[in-house]
Amino acid sequence: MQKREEEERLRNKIRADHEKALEEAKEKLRKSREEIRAEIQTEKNKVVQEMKIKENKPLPPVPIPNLVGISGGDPEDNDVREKREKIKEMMKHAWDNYRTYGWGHNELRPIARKGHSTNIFGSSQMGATIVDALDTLYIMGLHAEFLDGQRWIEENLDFSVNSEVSVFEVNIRFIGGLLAAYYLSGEEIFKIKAVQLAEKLLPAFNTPTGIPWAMVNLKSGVGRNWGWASAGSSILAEFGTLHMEFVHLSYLTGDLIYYKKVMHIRKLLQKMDRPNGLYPNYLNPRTGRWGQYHTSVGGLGDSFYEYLLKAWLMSDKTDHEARKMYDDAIEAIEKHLIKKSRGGLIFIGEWKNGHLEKKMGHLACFAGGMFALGADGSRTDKAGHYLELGAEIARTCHESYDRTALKLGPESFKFDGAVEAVAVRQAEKYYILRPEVIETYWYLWRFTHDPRYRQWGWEAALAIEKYCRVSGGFSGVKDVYSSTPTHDDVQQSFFLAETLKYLYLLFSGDDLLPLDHWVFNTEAHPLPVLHLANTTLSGNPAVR
Ligand code: DMJ
Repeated sequence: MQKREEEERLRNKIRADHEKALEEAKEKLRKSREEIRAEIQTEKNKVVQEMKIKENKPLPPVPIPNLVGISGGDPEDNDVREKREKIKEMMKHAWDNYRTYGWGHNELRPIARKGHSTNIFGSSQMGATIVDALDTLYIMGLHAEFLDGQRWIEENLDFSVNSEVSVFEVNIRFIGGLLAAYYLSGEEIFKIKAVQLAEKLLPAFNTPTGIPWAMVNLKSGVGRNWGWASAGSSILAEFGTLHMEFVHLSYLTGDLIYYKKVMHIRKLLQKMDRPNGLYPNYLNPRTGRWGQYHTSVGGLGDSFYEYLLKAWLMSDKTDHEARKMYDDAIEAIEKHLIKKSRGGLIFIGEWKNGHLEKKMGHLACFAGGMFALGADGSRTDKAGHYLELGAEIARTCHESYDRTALKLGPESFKFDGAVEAVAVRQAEKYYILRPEVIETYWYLWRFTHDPRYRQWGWEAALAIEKYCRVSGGFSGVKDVYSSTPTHDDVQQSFFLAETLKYLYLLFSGDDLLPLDHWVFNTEAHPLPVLHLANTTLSGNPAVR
């Protein structure tokens, strides 16, 4: 009896539900298409809003480090002030044209006047130039442009996309850029976006060794390595250039996961044998074994060494382990890779299977600045030696510019017999608006105040202005030895993030972003030194 009543009750409920659904359907049919569309849109907006609230969850408050010198640096000297103004005008030209022709795209084609992208950014329009340029706009006092970029990020920057990106590039340009913008401006949105992106990168670390894949799909989390890398390897300069940003992420979120990921990489590297004390550029993330024995301070290796030094600097010089790894690494590099040419130029070659290739890449020119930056605190008081070495690298790289028709440096140059600091192969004669030589001039300027560095920096700025500037922005050139340049029609995002920022700093006073308070990531995004004495990251998340 009771069962029959229950069945009857259920039947009535189903009937009532059906009737209600029917009524709702009839009601819908009475509505116009537009009304129905508007209703669907309202529902969608509600879901998006709810997701946003979830994603934009407030992060725990942390003591913000002492932010010294985020503006200023006004030169007293008229001539220097004019030069600085000129660099700012170049930034305006690069930005305004990107704003007009490439807005939201990753980069700009200044001649075709349209957006441009490469596979490092994946298939999605992530506004790489906006994110990379923000802090440069900020320190140059271009606040309306900064706000415009901020608005785009608030409204459009979305990492829930089916797109496979380079973990390294996205880390140094996006996470680094967002964190620097956050520290400079104090705007929470940048921190939130940086953390959202970092969460999307974490699946790249799901490998048998914990050495991350080079690429990860932001939606599926599936990772893989570059097809061209030796024996399916990950690249030293890629998995070794995460430390600064990841430590800041742990600091800002109170979540140790980021810190643990990069410390795991460090521990693994410490345990490995190093041929001749050198770190090979390739490491297989499945087997944990080195790939080809190729060591370079240029591409594939460069920023790994830079981040060892900068890990120490950003820890307020307390991360002694990182400093030791840096000292050991550069001692081996100096022994095996750094030589003097017949003409007396000091260069950094590349070590391939026990053989030294006497070739130096434009990318390796950053090392002049790195040696100078690491001089203070080096072993057995070798500070003078490393400052001198930095100055020699700056001189060599300046020669590589000076020996061209355009006074801009080639991608790679040789030291073979009669040929010194000159590119030989056609494919190595291009200049793509890279910053490394100017970066080195700036560090050397800060440490020595030798006027030659400002002079060399100005020569480079004039050459960029003369040969790379076009009406729609700035472009790389295909052959620096040809007096009639052919443009590659790409305005790289690092031109705004790095090249113009280092030039601007070169003609600013030292009180703008002083080096004892700020450490620049490898994409020139300044991050403050963390005074972690009371807030150790090494095991106690409760401290914040
Ligand atoms: C930048 O993206 C970074 O400096 C990176 O470390 C290597 N090179 C490019 C610019 O040349």
